[in-house]
Amino acid sequence: MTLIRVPESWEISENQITPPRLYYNRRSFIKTLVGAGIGASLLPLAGCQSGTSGIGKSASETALEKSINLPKIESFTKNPDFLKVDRPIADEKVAAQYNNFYEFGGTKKIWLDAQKLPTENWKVEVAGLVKNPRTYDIDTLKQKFPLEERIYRFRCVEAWSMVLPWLGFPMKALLEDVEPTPKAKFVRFTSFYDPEITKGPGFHIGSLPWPYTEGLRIEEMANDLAFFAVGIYGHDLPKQHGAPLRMVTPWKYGFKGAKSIVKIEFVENQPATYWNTIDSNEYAFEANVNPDVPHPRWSQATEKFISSGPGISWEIKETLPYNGYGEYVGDLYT
Ligand SMILES: Nc1nc2c(c(=O)[nH]1)N[C@H]1C(S)=C(S)[C@@H](COP(=O)(O)O)O[C@H]1N2
Ligand SMILES: [Mo]
Repeated sequence: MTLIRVPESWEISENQITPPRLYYNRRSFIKTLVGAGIGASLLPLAGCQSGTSGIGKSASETALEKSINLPKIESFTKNPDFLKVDRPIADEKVAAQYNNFYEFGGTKKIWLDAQKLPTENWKVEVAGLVKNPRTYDIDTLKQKFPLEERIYRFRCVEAWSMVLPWLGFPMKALLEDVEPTPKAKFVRFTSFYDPEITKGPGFHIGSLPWPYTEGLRIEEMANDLAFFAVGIYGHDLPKQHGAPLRMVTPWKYGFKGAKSIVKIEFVENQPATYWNTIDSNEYAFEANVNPDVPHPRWSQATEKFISSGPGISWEIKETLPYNGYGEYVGDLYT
């Protein structure tokens, strides 16, 4: 099993994402996977490989188009508070290949491997310290809560960023529906996990704390910004982005946004979460974007912003406290 992957010449140089020494940091397997941005690496993008050659589309280009060619979401509003971002929205095909979804492995084909995710008859169980525990099916969720579009910055802990147009509903709408009891102080989100389906190369080494879980304080979940996405770019959520329901918390590092959620549990104490269990020093539970607090292995002062595309280009930008959302969430942390 090769843990250190040598990038293909056509891939973006991984040292544009993280310092080169990370390739060789074998302190632990998982750090290599994360640090080298293996999940975040790329297939050749439009223009490098596809129809421009004149001999038709490659198989991967066709598969990529298929993965994002999904039913349009017909009825939603545009939330004017969250439509203006001073940076361009990422090209859809770039966003649809630039993913992390470790259940499906650690290769550059995560977007393709994630097509194995079975999304039929999806149910989301809400349990724990709530007055109205219930299991929603995904269509009920989409009908019950008015959908809106929000354009949010997205900032990965690995210091890359982009801007994405999510479709979904605020988490606080769900809170109002299930009514947590006064004892509930935290919420835990659990991602789909079936080792027979999700297994990918590299994920059977050692014991990792599957399923992927994440958590928030109740007050964070009740904040205006906290969002459940059921779509992106005007249509249903592609599997690689965490279909059919994923968390979006744009003031926190991207790993907080659990994908393909099957369970939401209200609890009294801070729950164990996936990355925090692996290394609490590198992946704090709170994980608010903060340029002044370096990751133990790299600075968070700047980020590689993925500009609009087509194809990948990068700009170095200064990272903002709370990823630019201090006016919404600053009060939560005083
Ligand atoms: N279930 C699950 N959720 C996950 C991850 C994952 O590996 N599994 N990766 C996280 C990380 S590190 C990031 S940066 C974002 C990436 O979201 P995107 O691929 O839609 O851009 O998903 C987050 N949610
Ligand atoms: Mo990430």
